[in-house]
Amino acid sequence: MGRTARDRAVMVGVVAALLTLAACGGTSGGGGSAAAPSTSAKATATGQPVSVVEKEFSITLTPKPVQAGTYTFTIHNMGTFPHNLNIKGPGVAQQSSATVSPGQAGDLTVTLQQGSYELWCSVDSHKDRGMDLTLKVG
Ligand SMILES: [Cu+2]
Repeated sequence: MGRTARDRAVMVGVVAALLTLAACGGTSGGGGSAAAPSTSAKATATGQPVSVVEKEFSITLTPKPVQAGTYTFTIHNMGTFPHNLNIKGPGVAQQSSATVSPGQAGDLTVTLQQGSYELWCSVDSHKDRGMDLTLKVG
């Protein structure tokens, strides 16, 4: 009986020591990972959806982005020629979608800041023929 009690006391002591070690390890490990910035995860996420209808020869955005933020433009080619979408402006040197075949769709995710952006189709002379618009954000 005395032996059992003593064994139990030893066990409790060992468990307490392990818990103390685990607690210390957890605290120092948590401090290291907390340094990761939460903004970097946002950049890769998909943005607010914008439907882009492209045809000969116009580009129509629904809804038109009016606030700074990340947007995912989904290009719907409703025309009979291939079309694409290019965006250039503050913080965006130039981003281009793949060229989308008639009846197909493609995505382009861009982070917009306050300012003026140009959106156009770079296939042949489509830009000169009307597939060119200015978007004011902010
Ligand atoms: Cu085009």
